[in-house]
Amino acid sequence: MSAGRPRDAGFSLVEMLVGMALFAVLGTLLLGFAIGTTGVADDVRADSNTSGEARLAVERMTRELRQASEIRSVTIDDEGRVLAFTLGIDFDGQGGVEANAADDPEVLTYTWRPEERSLVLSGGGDSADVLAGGVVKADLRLRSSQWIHDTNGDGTTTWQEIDDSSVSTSDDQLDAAELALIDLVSVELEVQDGDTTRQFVVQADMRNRDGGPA
Ligand SMILES: [Ca+2]
Ligand SMILES: [Ca+2]
Ligand SMILES: [Ca+2]
Repeated sequence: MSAGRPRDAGFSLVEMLVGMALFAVLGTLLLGFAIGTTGVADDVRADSNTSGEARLAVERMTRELRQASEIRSVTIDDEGRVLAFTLGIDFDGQGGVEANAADDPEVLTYTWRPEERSLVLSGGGDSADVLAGGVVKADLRLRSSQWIHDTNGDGTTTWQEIDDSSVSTSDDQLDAAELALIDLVSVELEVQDGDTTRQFVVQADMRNRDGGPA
């Protein structure tokens, strides 16, 4: 029995050394993690209000564009700028798009108001600023995957090319038949946050939407 003691002591020394080594490794890892987290926290703080809001808006828009089963309408001004688009999204998954569903309107419109520098979301009779002020530029681009209408052969079929095609009337506006061919939507937001201008890009491929062109 007495011979067992030194061995026990030896074991505990080894254990202690192993423990210390493990502790050192873990400590280093945890410290690294903590420093990394602090960095992220600082980024988020520096990213105050407008940029944070823009990030949320962009995430939401991306999600909704991907879920959308249709682009119902768009608003294009005299200069050919796309100022608004209206999406139909079957949120409750029951197959139809209800404009006035009680809790979750399924027809949503995003409108950029250049004068107010704001981005407004409306649906179900309500509207709210997604981004109040600070939107220096919102470049809403509508494109199509129908390469056959890429008249100038630059690899991109723009809404203007769809409008100029024989699909429907060439009137610098998009009607339902033309909108049915629009399946690539991108939004480039330029947001002023204090002294800095930041860019946010939303890109959504709607090619896999239900009921779209097969
Ligand atoms: Ca529905
Ligand atoms: Ca083209
Ligand atoms: Ca047209």
